[in-house]
Amino acid sequence: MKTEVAIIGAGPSGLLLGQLLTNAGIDNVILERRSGAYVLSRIRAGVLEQGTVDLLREAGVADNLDANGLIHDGFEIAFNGDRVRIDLEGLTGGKHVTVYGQTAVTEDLMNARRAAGATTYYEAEDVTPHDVTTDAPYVSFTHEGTAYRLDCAYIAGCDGFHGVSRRSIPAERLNTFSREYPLGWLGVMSETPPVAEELIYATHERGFAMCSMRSPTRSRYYIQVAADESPDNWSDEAFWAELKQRLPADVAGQLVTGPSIEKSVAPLHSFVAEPMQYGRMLLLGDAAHIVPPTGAKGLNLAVSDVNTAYRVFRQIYDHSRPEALNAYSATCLSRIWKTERFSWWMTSNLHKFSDTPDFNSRMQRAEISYYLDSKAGRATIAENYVGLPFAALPAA
Ligand code: RFL
Ligand code: PHB
Repeated sequence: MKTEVAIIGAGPSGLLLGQLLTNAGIDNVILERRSGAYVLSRIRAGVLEQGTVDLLREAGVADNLDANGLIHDGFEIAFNGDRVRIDLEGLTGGKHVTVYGQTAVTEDLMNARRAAGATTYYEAEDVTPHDVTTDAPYVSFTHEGTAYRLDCAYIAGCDGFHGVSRRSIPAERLNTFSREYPLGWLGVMSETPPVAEELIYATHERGFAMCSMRSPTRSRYYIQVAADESPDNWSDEAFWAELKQRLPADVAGQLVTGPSIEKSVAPLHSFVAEPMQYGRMLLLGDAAHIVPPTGAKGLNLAVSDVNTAYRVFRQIYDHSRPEALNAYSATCLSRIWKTERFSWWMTSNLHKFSDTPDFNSRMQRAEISYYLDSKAGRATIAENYVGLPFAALPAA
């Protein structure tokens, strides 16, 4: 079997890159370890930056998003009993975010790929990149008991944090930077109307909580828990009771509760691998970097890598510039580190790290009130939340 770009992983990174390449006439095959149904069962991100929405439109997969996405021109931070609104539109000259779930983005992309007739192998086993530092790389895998070899010109490693692509790079060729936080987010999805029109990030002495949504009838809530907490320790009643305690009283009074339709714990982790290229293999999205969810950046960062990789492939295929590949990593990383910074800042300052007041907790308080009390501070939060501009490739 032969293709131009072998894509490992059918999460949002792999599917979106595949769609853009297919539309541009650049042949690609996706190899995914799980079934399509399993990929769709993972409840993850909910907030899309404008650049993400624009790229989904460019890929021709935004009809449902445009019909059903919720435009949010502000969000709130609850701090010290006050609710402070970050006026995204007013502070950024008219920008906003769109609330539309990762599951829906993934489903739209899967449908578009099927309609385009592009090839995807779901439940592909033992996917392994080979000879990536030569001109003739290939990927081996097994599907329904048959072993295959996929020859290609390039490999896109879109296989998430636990994928094979990054692990196949020799350790001495990769620098990794990591921070584990001693916390996780316990998330609940429920068929209940959202407690407020906008998202709320709430600091509290019992720990952080946040209120999000997927639609006018579906809510997503999170509470800070220990990193190793099991969702099985939390009945729905216990979750709602704890959430109520952590929200400002007027918000808690509005909360409509109901049975959970999903409950899971996500550990908080910051991670970056440099460089994001090894020979003819690129790393995209969670395969190269992880952010804690507090800034709503993981999916958006993956999409900005896809934007850069797609422009690189257009340079290579439309303008015969194979050297464009060498600009990929540095172009992505400058934006990634700024986004890592914002996610780290939100995480470090909004969560509870100690049971007793200490220097760090006083600094958190000072840091948050300093930013929230000043228009410049709120503008800094707003411009990061709506998304920094996508980085352009250096001019040819
Ligand atoms: P994914 O989605 O992990 O997809 C990788 C795919 O690769 C497959 N795979 C393999 N395939 C073949 N062979 C192998 N050896 C393979 N190993 C793995 C996997 O099965 C999978 O299908 O990575 P991708 O595409 O880079 O997308 C990244 C995003 O999924 C992630 O960054 C976001 O979900 C993070 N995130 C959020 N991001 C936002 O932008 N806004 C948010 O509001 C937001 N909230 C969140 C989040 C992540 C969360 N969790 C659970 C980690 C909230 C949560 C709770
Ligand atoms: C979500 O809706 O799942 C969500 C929203 C904002 C975040 C993280 C997750 O910062």
